[in-house]
Amino acid sequence: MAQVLPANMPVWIANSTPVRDVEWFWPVGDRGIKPCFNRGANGIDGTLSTALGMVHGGHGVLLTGDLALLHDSNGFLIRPQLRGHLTIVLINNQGGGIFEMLPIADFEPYFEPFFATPQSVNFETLCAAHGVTYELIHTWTQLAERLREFPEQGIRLLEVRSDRQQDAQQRLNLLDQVLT
Ligand SMILES: Cc1ncc(C[n+]2csc(CCOP(=O)(O)OP(=O)(O)O)c2C)c(N)n1
Repeated sequence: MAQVLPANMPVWIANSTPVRDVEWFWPVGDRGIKPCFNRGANGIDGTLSTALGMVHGGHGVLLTGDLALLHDSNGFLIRPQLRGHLTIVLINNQGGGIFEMLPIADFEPYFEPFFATPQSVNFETLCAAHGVTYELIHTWTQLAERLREFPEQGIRLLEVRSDRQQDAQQRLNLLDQVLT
């Protein structure tokens, strides 16, 4: 995203792992990308509606995990009144990836149902129900192409599927390289 988003693009970054990954890994740039987020209580509530408010009258991107998006999926109900465009980059790692970084992740059978809490929502169907354009992203090239051009109107969801455990391990490896 840092490499391909058009200049001056507003990006709403959801709480949980997205905001941390952006903070840790988003490179410094000179294209005036406008990162926006709500820290403090760090809630994952209201994420979609807030991003829609941000783009109303213009356009922008929401970077979010699956649970944060689902928490506020009724935010899609405003789509007919939206003037402008929102592209959602959904990192679907089937639950709360952030908790994979905690010691509790080693404690099954409790971790998956009580902490990771994977959901079974089909995002393509959810999008269809709300008149939201959906696309499953398979490659970085495909994602980059989509993030270079933006429609004028409506909501578009780009689903990027990932593996929670592998992500956590890769993040730890990267942080290890940066911090040592
Ligand atoms: C309103 C609210 N409920 C619960 C939490 C606790 N919580 C923090 S992160 C998180 C999981 C978020 O998962 P997801 O949005 O999929 O992001 P990931 O960490 O997988 O990237 C939860 C439930 C919270 N921060 N806010």
